[in-house]
Amino acid sequence: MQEIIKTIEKIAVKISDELKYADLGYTDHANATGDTQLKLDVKSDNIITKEFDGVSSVRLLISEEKEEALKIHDSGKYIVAYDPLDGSSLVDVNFAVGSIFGIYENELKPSNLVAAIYCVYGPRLEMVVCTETPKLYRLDREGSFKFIKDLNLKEKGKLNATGGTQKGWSDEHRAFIKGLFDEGYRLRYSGAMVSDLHQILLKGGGLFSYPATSDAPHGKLRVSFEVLPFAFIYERAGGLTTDGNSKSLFEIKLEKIHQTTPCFFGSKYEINKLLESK
Ligand code: P6P
Repeated sequence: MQEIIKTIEKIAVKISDELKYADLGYTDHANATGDTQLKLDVKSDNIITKEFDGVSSVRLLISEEKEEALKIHDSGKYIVAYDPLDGSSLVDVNFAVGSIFGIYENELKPSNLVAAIYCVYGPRLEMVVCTETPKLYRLDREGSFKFIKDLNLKEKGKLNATGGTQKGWSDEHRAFIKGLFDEGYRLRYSGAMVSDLHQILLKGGGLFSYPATSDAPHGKLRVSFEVLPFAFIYERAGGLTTDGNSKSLFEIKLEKIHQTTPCFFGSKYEINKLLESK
């Protein structure tokens, strides 16, 4: 696992450097979930594939940008599922974006997720690494990732990150979100889940929601490389997660590598309030 973590540190520095000066144009391809690929998406994916090619403990790579899993080492015991550049469509407005990695042992199923790591390319390059509990690291002037602090969520937060096109929300979801704002929650939503979830985690709590909507009835966010890695981190930070009905996002039945799900991540108060409202 240490070799995987060190590889992701190298990847983070390379992608962070690429973001500063890269071509922000689009390719003429779409990924498996229909998002038109930016040249940066493909470049980031290539950086990751190249770096992991030298890691013999990794058997398969699953990428948001590739239709199928890529076999790299027959004898490896890990599967690395990743979104190479989450929120990439926001690079042209200079917003913070990130890379998300879920590390599964032997088989791609929720209970086999053994580590989750994400990088945030913002004013500073940060990484959150979670095997047992989430730990924040930051790149220092010497080019090393230094441990900053352990991350945990309070019982109740103040931030409300409301995903999905509001026109497509159900009346029930709309009423629930309004209820939080009526309690004084502040809207914090950028359109990059890595940054939005990082903010709630570092500010101590709140709710991130991407529900089923009329235009995305199965939600938009991808289970294996977006939802489960953050669910792993949030639950180990003392928070809760759900698909809107389940007791945890880890109850999901993962059948396809690009499968999506409605998802809610947050402090205990907000998630329990959601489940009690059903
Ligand atoms: P919407 C970025 O494209 C992404 O996959 C997530 O990072 C983000 O939370 C979501 O889509 C934003 O989607 O529909 O709110 O613009």
